[in-house]
Amino acid sequence: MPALKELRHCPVCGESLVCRYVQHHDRLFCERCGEPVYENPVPATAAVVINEKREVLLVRRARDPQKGKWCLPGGFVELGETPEECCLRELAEETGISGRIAELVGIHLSRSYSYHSVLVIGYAIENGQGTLCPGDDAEEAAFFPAEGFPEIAFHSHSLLIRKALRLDERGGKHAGGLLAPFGAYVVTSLDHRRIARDACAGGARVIQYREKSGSRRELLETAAAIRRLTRESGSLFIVNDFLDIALLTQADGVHLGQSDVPLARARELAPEHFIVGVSARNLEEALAAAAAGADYIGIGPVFPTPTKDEDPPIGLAALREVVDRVKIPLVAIGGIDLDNMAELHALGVRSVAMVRAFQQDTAEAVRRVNRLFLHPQANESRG
Ligand code: TZP
Ligand code: MG
Repeated sequence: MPALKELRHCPVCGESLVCRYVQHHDRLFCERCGEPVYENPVPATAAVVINEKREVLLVRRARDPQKGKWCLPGGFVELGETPEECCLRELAEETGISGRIAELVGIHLSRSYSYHSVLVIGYAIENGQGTLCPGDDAEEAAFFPAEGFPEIAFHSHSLLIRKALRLDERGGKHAGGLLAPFGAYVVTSLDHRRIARDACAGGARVIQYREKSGSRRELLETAAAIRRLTRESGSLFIVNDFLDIALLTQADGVHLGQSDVPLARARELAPEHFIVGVSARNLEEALAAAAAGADYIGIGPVFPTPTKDEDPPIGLAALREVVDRVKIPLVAIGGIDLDNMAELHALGVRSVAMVRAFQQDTAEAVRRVNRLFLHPQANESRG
């Protein structure tokens, strides 16, 4: 690789620069200004568009560096525009596709011959629309399946693609993929942050923050903390009962009981792709919630549970009917633990919510549940 280009003249006065040890580093220094010249990475953006077939939109570079290789649509942030505006502009210029920023995928530093180092900010795009039409510094634009990518020009783009595909897989509807199955649906209790942190470490796809007491301020603070953790891990974050706390913390969704805000009212306030789950205690409530447009149903209590003892358990026979009749994702809840979860799996349930069973050894419990519900083949091969 050729040596990276270095700045030779002071950008303020044009004087030739020298090297001087200042503030613990050898730095470029302008003797006329008497100041070191700090160099910073150049900000750029990259857009990750994933279609319903889970293919990723790439462009073939018409210019150096890496002319002829494929990369994500994107480019340098110009003065007067935000990174998000830059990303959408570059996407439209290079591919003809317009869309909306769904979320930040990641930020990576890339070495560059021309710019020394480039700070690449990657965004996932939703609602991509338009006809593919390569332009600007792209000579071709096409969607590629994950198993058939060409060589990607920049390592930072490979990292962004991998992370975006993972988010899409876990992220359900909001990222264009399928919502369920969830496997371990972790409902936090008592030490919410610790449980959420360990659940993320264990690979939980969904964390629900469930707290019935405390001030709104406290609820908001804890929810915001769990939102930060779940963003890092790519887990979905759902707030139980409280639509306001869910919206204020930019949760992925809310879980509503039969006496909470009605689903239709929640939809009026919620952003597009916001997940709304609804609790149902029996087949009738489950069918009604599905008809009203719930994204998933929390069905239970399946077994007797001290965590919620006001409702009679539905039992396995009635649950089987719900599994057969309800066509949207189901999350079984109530009295489920690592010992009885196989009975639910045998019934066709693919997502199980637990409160008490995730209180101790949370990460390991999540792994065990996911091994059974999401990766049963891996389970078999382990014997
Ligand atoms: N909804 C139906 S049962 C239940 C909720 C919130 C509590 C489940 O708790 P646990 O400890 O997993 O039995
Ligand atoms: Mg509730």
